Amino acid sequence: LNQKGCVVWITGLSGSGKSTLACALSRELHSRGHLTYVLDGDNLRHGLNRDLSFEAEDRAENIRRVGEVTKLFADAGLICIACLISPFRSDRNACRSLLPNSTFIEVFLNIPLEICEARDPKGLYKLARAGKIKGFTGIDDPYEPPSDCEIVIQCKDGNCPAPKSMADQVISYLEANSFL
Ligand code: GGZ
Repeated sequence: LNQKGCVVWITGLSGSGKSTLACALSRELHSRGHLTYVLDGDNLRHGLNRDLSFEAEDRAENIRRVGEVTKLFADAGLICIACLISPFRSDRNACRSLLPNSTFIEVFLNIPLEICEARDPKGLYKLARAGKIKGFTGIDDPYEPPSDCEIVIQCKDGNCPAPKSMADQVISYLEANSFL
């Protein structure tokens, strides 16, 4: 195995399917014999980032730390998949600037807020609408979509892509750019 390390950075709203995509992508890459590691914002907030809130400054620190960790995994030759809301363009770009040219692959999971909110897998949107969670991304906190990212995943005719088809879209990019 002689793999060129890279970072697949998945950004999008809560409930957009970032973790689902990361998991599907990681499985598919494993089955093809590639080494991956998934860094999931929600999980890391229970350990490495347990001291951080959802204030803008703490989100920036959350993303900075995860960016540094992605750099370590990519240096080691892995395909590092990070899935965090990462709502601020400047925070994402700071992570990009840590990595060698074209090894930071930003994936925008562009699922409309209405759909994410209807899914509401953890009931967080409901709590946010009721004012029981303050500063929830998309409700009373901003999300800045990427202006120039490598991959955009979106719904067509009201149908959102299945996990497999989202993963395939990323895999096509990785193949076309000689990471696989
Ligand atoms: C956004 C929040 C918030 C607020 C708790 N805003 O969908 P989830 O539940 O499972 O994943 C979300 C997770 C976001 O963590 P990240 O580290 O990805 O965020 S960031 O990149 O902005 O630092 C959500 C839950 O935490 N959650 N409160 N106020 N999401």
